Amino acid sequence: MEKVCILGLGYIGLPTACMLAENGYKVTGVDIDDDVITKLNNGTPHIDEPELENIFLKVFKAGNLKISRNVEKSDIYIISVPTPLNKNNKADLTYIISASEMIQDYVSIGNIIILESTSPPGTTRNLVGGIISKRTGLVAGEDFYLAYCPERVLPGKIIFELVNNKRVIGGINEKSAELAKKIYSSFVKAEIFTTTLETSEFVKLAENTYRDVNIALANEFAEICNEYNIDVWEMIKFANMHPRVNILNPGPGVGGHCIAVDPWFILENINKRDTLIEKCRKINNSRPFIISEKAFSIIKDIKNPKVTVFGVTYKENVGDIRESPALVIINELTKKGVDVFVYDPIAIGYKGKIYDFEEALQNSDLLLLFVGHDVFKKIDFRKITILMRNKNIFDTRNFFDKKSLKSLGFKYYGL
Ligand code: SAJ
Repeated sequence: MEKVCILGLGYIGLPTACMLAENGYKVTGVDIDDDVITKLNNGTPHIDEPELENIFLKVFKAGNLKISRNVEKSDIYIISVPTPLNKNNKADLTYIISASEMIQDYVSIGNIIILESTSPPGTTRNLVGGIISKRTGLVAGEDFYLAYCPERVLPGKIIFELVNNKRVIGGINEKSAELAKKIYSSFVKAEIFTTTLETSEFVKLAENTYRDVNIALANEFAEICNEYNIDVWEMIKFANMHPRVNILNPGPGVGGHCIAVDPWFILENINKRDTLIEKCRKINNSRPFIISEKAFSIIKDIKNPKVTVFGVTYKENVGDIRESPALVIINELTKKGVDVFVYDPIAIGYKGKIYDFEEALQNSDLLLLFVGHDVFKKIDFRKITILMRNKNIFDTRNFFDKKSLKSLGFKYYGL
């Protein structure tokens, strides 16, 4: 049985380790976070994803997935560590460097190294390949194989999409790409395409950039529609009836660790020029500030205003709060002296206080919805009419039924 060592047991590394272990590989999952190691070794995944816990427990108990702080000599090394953005909007590649250094003394002739981390084009060849070759004297593509295999999975549907999404794998040569394809074919049911390292690195960035640019356009439409007194949601709904138009949704901003980050990686090593990509990043980054101004203007004449926030996560139905626009907006409102009470039954790791439903709404002057979790669909607004001091609702996602809220006496504000 071939041995795999996966470095980084986050949102991608852990599910991938589980899938490989379930499909014929002997896997060692390595992480540098002792908390993660302890939790996993106690049988509890630190990531909440449908089906993940069941698969994890199955492969862990069967001994096909071992969790460790240390690298083990293997045939296949997969690097799946974070690539955050630094203050200068450049990729922070320190985790990829340290992961490459962790494996460099284990790699031998015939092994394959696969990078999964989202990275600027050239990273797999120059950084990972470079580190390994320098240390071992082995030649990438000849003595060991080198591939890039970006993930495409949507948080909340990770296991399903790992199995069912098409993949694009890049290799330093055809043999490397084919070997990586064979490994992923063990659990991927959809087609897998092969190409060069740099093309596959760019494809990953292009996908998320396409989405960022599309959302920026939607956000720009929202502001322009305001000036024309047009409902942007209705306008987009009708425009999208055209068979070749698919405008995404405007909102309070773009959060998470991918869409808000990856477009910068494309720009990292290019000649200086004005780009649409940077402009769109700036439009989306300005959204939380625009929304906080709008929210403040609703309550600015109220003495000691209280605002209730529904949803602090970066998007609906996930617990992840990383880069959530809600955090920026809450901070802006708090700086203006507003008392902000957060209600979010599914958020994980929020540093402030999360209140229960009644506490959050009692004497509130504004209900501010940032993400439309399914749990918010069951809300009884008649109860809210009694709790709130001023019945204002600012719905940044077009989530609630405007008409019925108005009939209950709420003042409804949209984008
Ligand atoms: N958002 C909008 N309007 C929209 C869609 C999203 O404002 O119409 C906001 C969301 O609220 C959220 C942010 O954008 O704050 C990002 O959410 P998302 O659902 O667009 O994307 P992620 O970050 O959860 O996952 C993306 C996915 N990429 C694409 O769809 C091209 C996923 O497939 C990738 O695997 C993931 O990035 C990643 O890891 O790169």
